[in-house]
Amino acid sequence: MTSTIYLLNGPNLNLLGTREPEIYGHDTLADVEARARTRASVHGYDLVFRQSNHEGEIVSWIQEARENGAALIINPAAFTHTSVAILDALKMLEVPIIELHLSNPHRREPFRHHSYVSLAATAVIAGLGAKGYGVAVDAAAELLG
Ligand code: CA2
Repeated sequence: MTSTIYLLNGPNLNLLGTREPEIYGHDTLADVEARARTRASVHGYDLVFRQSNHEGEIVSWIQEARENGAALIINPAAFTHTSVAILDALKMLEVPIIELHLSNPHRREPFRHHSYVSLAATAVIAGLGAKGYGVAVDAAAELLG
């Protein structure tokens, strides 16, 4: 039985904290990783934290999580709204999936209102900014019991 939570991040999130702070806040990806790691260790879980700008790489990591993960948290960034490939990969998981967003896409442009990922997600956390990363790990631990 694995005790690893995967937390995957999609395109452009490597630049978090460098622009649009009114939408995404001032924290960097390293800052949100630190938050997530703290919460994972409190709950006794290991955390695999990754970011990619490449759809296929994220698909491969989801397949890896299928073998090695107790739960998957994913901020798919723009792929949320475009990627059937990521949806198909997520559908093969049998563990809790939490879709995570810094902003609340539903109060933004109409093209952000549809999420392919939500069709496979157990839960969605959005609009809490960087705090959402810690909340998502807490929620994953709660779902795992
Ligand atoms: O709110 C979120 O977390 C999003 O997943 C972020 C995506 C956006 O396409 C989704 O609709 C909602 C965009 C990520 C852009 O990353 C940044 C890059 C530089 C500075 C700030 C964010």
